[in-house]
Amino acid sequence: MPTLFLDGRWTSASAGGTREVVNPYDRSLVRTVDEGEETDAHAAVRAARRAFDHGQWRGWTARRRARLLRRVAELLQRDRAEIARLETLDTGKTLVEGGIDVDDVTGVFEYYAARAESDPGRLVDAGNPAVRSRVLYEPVGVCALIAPWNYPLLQMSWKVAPALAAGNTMVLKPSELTPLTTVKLVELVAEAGAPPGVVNLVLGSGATVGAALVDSPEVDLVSFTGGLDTGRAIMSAAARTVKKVALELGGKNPNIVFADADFEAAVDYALLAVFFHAGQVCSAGTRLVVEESVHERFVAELVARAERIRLGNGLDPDTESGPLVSAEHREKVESYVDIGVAEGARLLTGGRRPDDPALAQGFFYLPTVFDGCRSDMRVVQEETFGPILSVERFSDAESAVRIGNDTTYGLAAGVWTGDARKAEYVARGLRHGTVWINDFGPYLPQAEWGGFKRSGVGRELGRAGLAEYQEAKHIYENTAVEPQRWFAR
Ligand code: TXE
Repeated sequence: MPTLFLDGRWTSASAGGTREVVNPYDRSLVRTVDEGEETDAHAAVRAARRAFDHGQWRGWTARRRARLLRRVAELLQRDRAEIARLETLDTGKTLVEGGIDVDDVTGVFEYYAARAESDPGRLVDAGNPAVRSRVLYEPVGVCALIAPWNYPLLQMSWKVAPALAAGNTMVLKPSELTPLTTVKLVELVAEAGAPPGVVNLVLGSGATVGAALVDSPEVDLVSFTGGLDTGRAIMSAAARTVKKVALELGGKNPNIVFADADFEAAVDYALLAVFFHAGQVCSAGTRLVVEESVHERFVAELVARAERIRLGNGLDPDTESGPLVSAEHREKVESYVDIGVAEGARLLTGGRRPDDPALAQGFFYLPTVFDGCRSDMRVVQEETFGPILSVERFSDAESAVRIGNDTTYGLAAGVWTGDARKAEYVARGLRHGTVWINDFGPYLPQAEWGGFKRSGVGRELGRAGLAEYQEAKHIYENTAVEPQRWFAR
């Protein structure tokens, strides 16, 4: 079956291009997909434009759009096992993680179905009984939705659900490394009854398809999740046509542990925070910041447990962590280990590929812990996006906040303490979009997600996540107009 979806039809790439999708566990071929180019991107934008400007979609009521979203949620659950398996083959993550992703995005579609129905605009008091003043929320238009490879289904769904709820049309561009669950998602949206042209899919590289979408004058908004450098390039390219942009560009997230925290839980979550999905998580807790008095005991326990993490095939129920996504990405991770060593950080464990011959074909890397880190080190400041933990120490709540904010990113942070006042002080002081107190990692469809500082622009999820895809329109109606006689009385 062809894998581009243009104007309601599955089609091959216009120039006949294809790409092999490879399983990062063993480099085996998972599927050959179509690889589009600029012409396919332009065709997709034209289809989305027509559907927005002239299609039946604009006449759909909010309730009807909500029904569509609920149906997508049902279909996601119907095909849960198949989708989780696809995500595992594509990314290397475990089947359990793939299943969690499906459940999470089901909740996101359900949430935006409810929001679509409960967002009727608002009346504004003009201070004049003869004036009826209303603010309506209308769709922005054609949206380019560009997603990365670490959470392919999840990241794309966080964009598709609110974009549909608000009544936009769209072109989806998943990562070239991991397109399979996006193909499946588009199948489900079509099965749920989205009219032709509302959702279009073009697979292909960022430099060709992605850039063509961002450059197109027919596209009104770009929502992008990915790396900082690509985000910068997109923001600057979007300036030419003054597009709206929403960007989620990752993080370098501190996980702050006070001596009075529940020791066992804090160690357990510190591991989860950084080694979940081999550290390929924008909100990974890659900077552990521990109070001096417990530092030594904490790090010893953490390292002992990190060495017992079972790497393997995501399809094997005994596997706790899979490989990195690609050979290229592993090289980036390895280069950061070299940088850390050169900067004088103390390598406590990991720092190399595993010896197990069964893992030799995959892009595996051992959980790695650096102690003795300082905020000015690159391994502490830059997003490694791999299983690398840097450990720093702090002496009091004030210094914990200072260290936690000593980053150009601002996506997420954790704080562990048994003292509620201290937790609140730190949570308020941190300049990050999400702060977890005595937890690390969860998000809610109802709560905004996104970054301060260079972690991005705009928000996903929550009310603000819908507002990104809406234009506010003020309609001011004078019901008793009379001549003003301002001029030439
Ligand atoms: O991401 P890119 P890459 C970080 C992580 C990682 C680094 C680079 O640190 O090591 O980014 O990863 C598309 N115009 N994150 O290079 O390039 C591309 O095809 C339009 C953080 O894989 O940002 C893909 O669909 N689109 C992150 C998407 O952008 C372009 C998740 C993301 O790819 C484009 C992943 C262009 N010029 C990596 N160039 C997070 N925030 O969660 C590329 N793309």
